Amino acid sequence: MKPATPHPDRAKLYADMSPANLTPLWEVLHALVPPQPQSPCQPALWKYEEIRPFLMRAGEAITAQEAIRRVLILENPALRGQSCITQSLYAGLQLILPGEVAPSHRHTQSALRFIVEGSGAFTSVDGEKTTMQPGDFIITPKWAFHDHGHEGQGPMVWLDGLDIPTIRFFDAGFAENGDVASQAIEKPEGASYAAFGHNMAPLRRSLPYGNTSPIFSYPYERTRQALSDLERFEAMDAWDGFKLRYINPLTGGSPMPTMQTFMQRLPLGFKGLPYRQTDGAVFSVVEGAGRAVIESHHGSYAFDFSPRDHFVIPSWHTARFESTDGCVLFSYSDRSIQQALGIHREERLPS
Ligand code: GTQ
Repeated sequence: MKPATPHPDRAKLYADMSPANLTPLWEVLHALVPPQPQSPCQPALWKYEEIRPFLMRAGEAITAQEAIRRVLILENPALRGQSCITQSLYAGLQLILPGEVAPSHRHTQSALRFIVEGSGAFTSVDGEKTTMQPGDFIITPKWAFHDHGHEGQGPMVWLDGLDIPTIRFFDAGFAENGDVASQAIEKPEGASYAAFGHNMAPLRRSLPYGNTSPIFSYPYERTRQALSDLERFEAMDAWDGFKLRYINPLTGGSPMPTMQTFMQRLPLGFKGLPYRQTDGAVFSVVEGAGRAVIESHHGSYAFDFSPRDHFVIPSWHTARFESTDGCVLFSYSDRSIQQALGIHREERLPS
């Protein structure tokens, strides 16, 4: 809200105290403590067919080795220059080409990879390799060394979701490069999943990654099966369709402390009811097509999406989904932080 022109005596007070780095609360109180969230973020859609050519051009412009991470950042149109898709979350599309290496490093930011296109690339976390397939959700825990490589054919693209703006907000970011570009592989692929991925856990193993899930990869095959089973056995939710959250199997909580991830199935002919949530969410379309209708103080948006498209629904924007032929949507948000702070709110509207 724009403050009214101050009273002359007050204006003099403000001017006189400004050099002492003082400013009156009463001029900004409304904006500081708003009656409800007024996110500066805007709903936005990135159609894959429109942005893929830029990714491929990036592949010609720079190598993965030179770029360290060859990524095109999905910037919220209302927050250009801030490298973020919501105030707390970062999103980017990373390209790796056959034979390339994105060299080993680690940072206090947590990362998720959601695989969009291609096969044969892998990410290594702490000496364990994970091959990536479209639809897989893969975790890079905070402060774990990771590098990416590609031994297959054709370009490989995935969505990077990181808590970069959150860590920046806390001024708590650290990073360092590994000694070698590609880590030595010390564990067989699938070792983490074998130990922790079957609703069981080894008896005397300490938690390898603290409050981050010990499973690096949540393969799409299993996620899709879970959604299919849900669709057969459970009643549909009128707002979400069939929606599951990914869990850290050791806690039942979020796979990462700063980001919660979800996968949802909207069945054939779905016409969802509207809802709003305080966690702005980033979506990656896996299968099928549909429409997201979003309304807020920014206006009305109707996003027609198909596979590999990405879109963002900011905090406290009313959204609903439709799908004629059915679809599957991956999403992530900062809900885990908001729940830890006890501030998460959701409103499910009747129509
Ligand atoms: O793969 O480690 O999109 O450090 C941004 C920062 C990816 C990564 C990003 C990163 C990475």
